[in-house]
Amino acid sequence: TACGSGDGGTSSPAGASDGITMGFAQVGAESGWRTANTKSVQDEAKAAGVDLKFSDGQQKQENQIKAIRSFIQQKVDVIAFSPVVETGWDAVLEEAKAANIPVILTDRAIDSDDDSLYATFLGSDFVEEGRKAGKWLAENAGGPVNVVELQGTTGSAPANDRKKGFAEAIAAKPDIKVVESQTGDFTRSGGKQVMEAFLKSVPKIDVVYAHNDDMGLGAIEAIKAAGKVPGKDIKIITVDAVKDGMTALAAGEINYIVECSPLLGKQLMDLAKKVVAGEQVPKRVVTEETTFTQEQAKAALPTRQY
Ligand code: GYE
Repeated sequence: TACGSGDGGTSSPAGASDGITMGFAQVGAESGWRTANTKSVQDEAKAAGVDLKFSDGQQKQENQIKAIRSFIQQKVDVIAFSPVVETGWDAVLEEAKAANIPVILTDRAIDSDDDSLYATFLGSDFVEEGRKAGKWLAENAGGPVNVVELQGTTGSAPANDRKKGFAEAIAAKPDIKVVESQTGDFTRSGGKQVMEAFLKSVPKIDVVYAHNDDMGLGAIEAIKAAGKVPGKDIKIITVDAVKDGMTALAAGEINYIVECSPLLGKQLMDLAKKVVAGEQVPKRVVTEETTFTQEQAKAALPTRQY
């Protein structure tokens, strides 16, 4: 991305303001969702007069840890980050705590026994998103259904939770079976590759459940290349509802999308100012989201922001 140094280093826009300084350790630029999320954080930092030091972790935990350490050295007022995976953050967050720098988790959660390591967690309920996807399938499936699942980044909160919620929602329907489940790392090329392999190894695929739009879009390419019609021969359910996903949904190539909003920037800046001022904030702030059918996507597309 424009502002990332790509190696866990940091950069900051010219013209620092007299507001607060935030170090932000982003996951990477793996998907349309992530691009929209980065833009939201950068735009809203500017609007709020927050001096943003932005780092692109290129989907590597070690890069994010380096970036957080560098933010601590630079004595930023607050650190915000979206953890690429759930585990392995305690040591670096203890360093931030020792330096008295508050941490805000944004988008993704961590798995830690010590919830004093962060001030608040702003983001979606990924288990609920998985449930919504499974519920739609349970309500719309007739007869035996073979599902292949394209998982997000291994060990990430959205991959773990979207898998769990989906499994829960289809549990009462023994006719619906997840016959294959593999990671496509939340990328379009990953989704395409894994789907190509599934199309060769699985004799009957009725439904693709992709943990994000990009992997679903990659799967569409693989399905077309195999001479099948996406949305008809093989139904597709995804999560995110970014522009490209919504366009494919409106065109009939995806069948259902569960929304996950990347527009967290404004709420993040508001929370950051409060945390730095020592004000009380809720420990958990959940994003509000909806779902889209093909008809709803057609109606929503013209005014969609991302
Ligand atoms: O769904 C996916 C992205 O953490 C919610 O990360 C986010 C996920 C999003 O790569 O597209």
